Amino acid sequence: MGVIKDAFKVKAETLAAEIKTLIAEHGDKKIGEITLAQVYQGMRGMIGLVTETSLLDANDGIRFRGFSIPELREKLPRAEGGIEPLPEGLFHLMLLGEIPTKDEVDHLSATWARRSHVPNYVFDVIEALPVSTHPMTQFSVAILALQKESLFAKAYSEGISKKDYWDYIYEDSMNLIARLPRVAAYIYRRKYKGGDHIQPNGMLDWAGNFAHMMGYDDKRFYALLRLYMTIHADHEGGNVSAHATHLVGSALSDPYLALSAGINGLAGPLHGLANQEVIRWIEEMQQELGTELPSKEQISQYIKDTLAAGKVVPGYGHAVLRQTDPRFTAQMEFGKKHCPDSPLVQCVWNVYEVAPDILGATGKIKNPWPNVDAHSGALLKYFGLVEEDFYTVLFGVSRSLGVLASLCWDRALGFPIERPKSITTEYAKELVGAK
Ligand code: CMX
Repeated sequence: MGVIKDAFKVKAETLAAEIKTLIAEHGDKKIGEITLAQVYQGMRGMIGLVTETSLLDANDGIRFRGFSIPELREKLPRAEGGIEPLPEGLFHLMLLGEIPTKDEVDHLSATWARRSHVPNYVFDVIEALPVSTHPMTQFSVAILALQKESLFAKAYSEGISKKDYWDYIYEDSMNLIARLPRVAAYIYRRKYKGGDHIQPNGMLDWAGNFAHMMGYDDKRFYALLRLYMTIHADHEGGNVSAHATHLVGSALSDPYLALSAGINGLAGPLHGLANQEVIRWIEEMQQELGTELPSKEQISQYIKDTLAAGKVVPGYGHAVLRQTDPRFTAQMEFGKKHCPDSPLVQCVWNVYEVAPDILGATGKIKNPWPNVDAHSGALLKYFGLVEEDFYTVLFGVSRSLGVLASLCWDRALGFPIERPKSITTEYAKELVGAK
C-alpha cells in the first residue's frame, strides 16, 4: 500500500471507532429543531450531513481542517520559487488532517503525474460532441466516459467485502483527480485553440501542468492557478456540488459517476457557473455604458437596474456566508500584487465598493457581500484566459479535490445510502395544524 493510503487507513479506522462510540453514547441527543420554513426553503441551517474535510463559518468563511485560507497560503508547501500553495498540499490536509511536508507534497505531485494517462476513447467521446457544446457539459460527459476505468465498479461486480469499499474508492479518486487536468485542458484546446493540443510536462506539479497544457506558461499564471485550485476545492458538505457527489456516491455509484453528478450541479448559474456570469454581467455593463471603467454612480445604477429586471447580481450573496468571502479577499490580494492596473480588476473592486450597500438595502438579500465567483474571472482574463464559459471547468477540477477526499471518508466511515424523508404540502398542513 502507498504511504498516503496506509496513513488514511489508520486515521479512518480510528475515527470510525470514535463515531461508533459517539453514536452509542450520544446518538439519541437532539442537535437542532426543524421548522416548516426550512423544509420549504432549501434546508438552510438544517444539520443533515457529516463532512470531515472542511467547515464553513458564516462570518470567518471556510476552514479546511481548522485552517483558514490566509493560514493555508502561509503554511502549505509551495513549488520551487513559487508564491502560492500547492493544491496537492490541501488535498493531503483534507484527506489526512495534517499539513504535509514539501516531500509529501512532491510525492503526491509525482503520484498524480504517474496516474494521469487518459485513454484515447475519452478524447473520441469529447470529439463526438459539437464543439459549441458548453465546456461544463463536455467535462461531465468526459468524466462519465472515463467511468469504464472504475476499479470500484469492477471490484464490486466481482464481489468485495463492505470493509474494502474505501480502498477502491481511494484508488478511483486518486486516478480521477490525476486525469482531470488533462481532460479539461483537452476540452479547452479543442474548443478555443483549434485542437492544437499540448502534451503534459511530467516535471510540473498538478496545477502548473494544467496551466501548461492549456497553453499558459507565465509563472504568475502558474501561481494564480495554484491559488485558484486551492481556494475552490471545498466548502463543507451542503453546497450543491459537494452534496450531489456525496448523495450519488452514497448509492455506491463509483467516483466517476458521483463526480459527474457534482459537476452537473456546479454548472448551475446560482453555484459554480456564477464565475462566468460575473464576467458577462461586467462586460455587458461596460459595453452598455461605453466605458471600460464605469464610475461608482454608474455601477450603482446598473446594479439597481439588474435587480429591477428581476435578475441576480452574480458573484454576490451566499446561502451560509454573511461576510466578504475570504476566497474573494485572497484573489483581491493576488490582484493587488500582480495586476492592480487592469480595468476589469478595478471594475470588480469598484462593484465591491458599492454593491453591498445596495443589496443590503433591499432588506431581503441575506448576504450582500461578494463570494468567490465575484473575482476569479477578472484575474484569468488579465493573463489571457479570456474564454469565460470555461471558468467553471477550472472550478470543477479544483472541486474534485474536496468532494473526492470526502467520498473516500464516506466509504471508509461506512456511511449509509442517503434517504431523507419528504412530505407533501397536504401532509405539511396536517403536521402544523393548518387549514
Ligand atoms: N442578487 C439579487 N438577488 C439576490 C442575490 C443577488 N446576488 N442574492 C440573493 N438574492 C435574492 C434571492 O434570489 C432571494 O430572492 P426571492 O426571495 O425573490 O427568491 C432573496 O434574495 C433571499 O435570498 P438569500 O436567502 O439571501 O440567498 P439564498 O441562500 O436563497 O441564495 C445564492 C444564495 C448564492 C444562490 C444567491 O445569493 C444568489 O443567487 N447569488 C448570485 C449567484 C451567485 O453568485 N452564486 C454563486 C454562489 C457561490 C458558489 O456556489 O459558487
